[in-house]
Amino acid sequence: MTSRPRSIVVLTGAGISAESGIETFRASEGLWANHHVEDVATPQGFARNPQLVYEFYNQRRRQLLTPEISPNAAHAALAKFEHEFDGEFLLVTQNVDNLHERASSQNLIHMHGELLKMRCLNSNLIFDVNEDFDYDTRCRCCRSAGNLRPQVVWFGEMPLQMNRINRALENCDMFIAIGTSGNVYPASGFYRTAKIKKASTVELNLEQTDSSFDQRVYGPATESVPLFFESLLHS
Ligand code: BJW
Repeated sequence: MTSRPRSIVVLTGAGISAESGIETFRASEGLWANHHVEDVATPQGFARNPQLVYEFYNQRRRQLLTPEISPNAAHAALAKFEHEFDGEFLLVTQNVDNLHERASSQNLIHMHGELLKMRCLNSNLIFDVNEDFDYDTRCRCCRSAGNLRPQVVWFGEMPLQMNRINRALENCDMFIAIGTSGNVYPASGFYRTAKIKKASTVELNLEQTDSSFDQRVYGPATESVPLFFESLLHS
């Protein structure tokens, strides 16, 4: 039984949304098996062929907006825990879907951006978006075409709200990573930052990753996350 911490940072990755029907990146049938990362997830790829990038994100946005996609028991368990826990709680997600907010999580950072937002390259203003967009789509602020990009963080770009994330990591006494392969920096280094500050570190994943967490729980997130957080609440 884990003793109850006072300050918790949770990091989620694509694995938490897998059982909601959203593909992970690095599985054999995952997103990167069917798309070249450098074409669809780098600023250089976007500059070379914006239409390809728009289409990649249009497809994923359309999928996210279908009624079949909804938060699962793992998203719900995190929201319930946050609501009932009397300490500090920060949820950092690498995911660009909106399943954590739809499950009612509150203190949430999307470090790699959001699929349902776009940004004007002229003004940096950010807009909600539910529809497809392409190179001819006119920006809502400057009315120009070709000025909009997905509000996501590509390779080589700085993830969002890093100062706030680092502060929380340095002050937490428990760090929990859920459904992430630990392949992408800087998220892959969060457990080390927490460990240096003597926090206990926990991994919940379908399978073992290369990172050395203090505690590991293997299984589908819809089973492991509700069980783990329920036991933490009553510890
Ligand atoms: C389940 C499950 C179930 C499945 N239940 N579990 C050389 C060496 C080291 C670093 C670099 C390097 N060259 C460049 C870098 C830096 C680079 C990087 O890390 N590259 C590596 C690939 C080598 N990183 C960056 O460029 C980042 N920026 C940066 O570093 O800025 C500089 C800086 C930052 C901070 C301080 C100082 C300087 C930006 C990274 C941006 C990543 N963007 C993407 C796309 C976002 C938009 C979009 O969605 O399209 O983010 S890539 C993609 O990977 C996406 C994800 O958020 C991210 C992580 O993937 P995730 O979530 O881990 O998914 P998977 O598929 O890898 O894993 C799924 C896991 O779930 C698996 O473990 C399964 O087992 C598990 N699972 N089903 C439980 N049911």
